[in-house]
Amino acid sequence: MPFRLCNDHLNQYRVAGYLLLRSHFTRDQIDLLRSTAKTDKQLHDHAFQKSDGDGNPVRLSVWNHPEENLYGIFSRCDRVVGVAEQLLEDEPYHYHSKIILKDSLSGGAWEWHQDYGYWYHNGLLAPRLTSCFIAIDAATSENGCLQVIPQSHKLGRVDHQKTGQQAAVDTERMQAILDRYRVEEMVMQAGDVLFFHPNLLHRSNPNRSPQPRWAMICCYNARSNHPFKKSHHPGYTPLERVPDSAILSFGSHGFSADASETSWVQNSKHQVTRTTTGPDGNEK
Ligand SMILES: O=C(O)CCC(=O)C(=O)O
Repeated sequence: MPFRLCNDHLNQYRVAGYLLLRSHFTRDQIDLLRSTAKTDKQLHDHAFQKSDGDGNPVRLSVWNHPEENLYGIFSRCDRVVGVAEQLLEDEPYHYHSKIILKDSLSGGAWEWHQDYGYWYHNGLLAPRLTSCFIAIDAATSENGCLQVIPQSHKLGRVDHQKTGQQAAVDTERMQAILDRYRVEEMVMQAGDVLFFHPNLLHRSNPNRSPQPRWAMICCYNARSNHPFKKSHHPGYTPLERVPDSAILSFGSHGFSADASETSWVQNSKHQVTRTTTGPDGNEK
């Protein structure tokens, strides 16, 4: 029987803006993803860096289309795509995936932001997307686990401003939100996953611990929310689902050495999405 959410799960996501699913991947599956990612030269070589508000670097690799590699299998597997389909109530397509390489003692912070704060600028009319955060390493307070503000997705899209090389919710509004809402830490074991709404406010602390905190985040858009204009992330592209059993049978195959086979998203393009522009056309 394929994995499907029950009504309680669906309600939880609608009310809180996120859903944490423990041990969504087995130990063997997540160990395979971890060992593949950590030894994948292409993944490292294509990682780019952006600094947080204090100048600490965060490193990430971003690509648009799932490929015939292990990451592609994870982002097309039934227990991820099936859940995305239930949450979106529509056919999901792969919008992009990324690996956050939050290394020990060096990984920088992520400022408070909503993903739709910048995806909005990519020609998407509605926040009909969902993201699946897959914990590759255990995520704790010490190594900078994700923090979320439950129910903040109901605030709608809020303005962002440039902070370091990231875009963050403007400070005055963010303070008002923090005065009225509580922050929740997403402490996760490797193999746990978090689905979250594109308007959910989230951030994370720098990693000052000796433990790395890597994660893969797969993002899906609803077919009916196909963008009205071109951007650096794709419009509707049918997604070929695979059974969950494909993960272990596929084995440890990372990115191809031929970079032209991967739809890498480079730093400058990614940065554009995270920068809001004022009426005068200047970056804010
Ligand atoms: O991995 C993290 O701590 C946050 C990543 C994130 O918020 C993002 O990629 O939009």
